[in-house]
Amino acid sequence: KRSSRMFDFTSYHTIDEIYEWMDVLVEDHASLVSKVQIGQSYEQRPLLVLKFSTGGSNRPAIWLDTGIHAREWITQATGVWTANKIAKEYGQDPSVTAILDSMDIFLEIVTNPDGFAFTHSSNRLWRKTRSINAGSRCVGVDPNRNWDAGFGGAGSSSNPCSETYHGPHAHSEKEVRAIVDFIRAHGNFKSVISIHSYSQMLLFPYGYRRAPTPDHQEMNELAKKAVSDLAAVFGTKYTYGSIANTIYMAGGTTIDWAYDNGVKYSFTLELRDSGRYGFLLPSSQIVPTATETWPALLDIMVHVLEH
Ligand code: ING
Ligand code: ZN
Repeated sequence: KRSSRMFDFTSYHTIDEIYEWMDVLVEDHASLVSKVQIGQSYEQRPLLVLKFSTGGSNRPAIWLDTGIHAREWITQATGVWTANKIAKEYGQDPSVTAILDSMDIFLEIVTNPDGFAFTHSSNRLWRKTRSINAGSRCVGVDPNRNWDAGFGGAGSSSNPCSETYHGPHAHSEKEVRAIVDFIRAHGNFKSVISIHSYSQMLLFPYGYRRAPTPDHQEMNELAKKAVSDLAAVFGTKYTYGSIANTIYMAGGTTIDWAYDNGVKYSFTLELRDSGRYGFLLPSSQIVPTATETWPALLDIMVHVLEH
């Protein structure tokens, strides 16, 4: 029998390898981990989410996604490592145990499967989805500008050839729509953490407007603690703050939609590095990146549990 311990966490993997590994993880931790298909991509690939749950029904939940931008390979790799870590630490680490004794965690590792396959087959730096745009030779929509929150606003483009093309309408992308429908139908998500790279930041709403949210101070303090605990591991420095005031204005992003739809603890992490390698982060940095990110994720999840 294959074992999840045989998987090489120090290398980047294809979608087939990751999907096969997810089956192994579920097999090895059958009482904790299951697989949920929330839809199909534009090119008909399954949209798969790992569910970590110790029971109950419709427990308060935390959503994690990696790889919504195809070329941000460190994020899918960190998603794999993190899934393994959660499974391994339940019943060992008191925080993980407490979280999963009353909440569920959902993790979509390959959130943009068509784009990810394309980064392996044709263009390593592909960012968007792979949907065909009517009336244009350019392919794809930016799935982090496609959400119904400040859709079409500053920091997004109406040009299908742009890397930040917002799409023909909000939730036009099947990969986005599937998450929207899943989160709405579930109705009990307390946190959404959407993981990107690169630039070493911890961001929270808003991106579509400059004004702070009513929860700004609480989120700012939580972010400060999370980046401090991240830095304590290897000294990696993260900045933090609202999207609009820390990186740039951006309409139609995942976490603004989540926040405006009642998911208070909505964050984006921008993982390593700060530009030396950018999207082409050497695989030797996968385990260090995932390892230092873990305490930041735990800080957020524990805060959610306690609030
Ligand atoms: N950066 C993000 C982008 O979509 C971001 C930054 C994240 C903006 C979340 C708004 C919300 O532009 C990368 N590298 O994708
Ligand atoms: Zn991104």
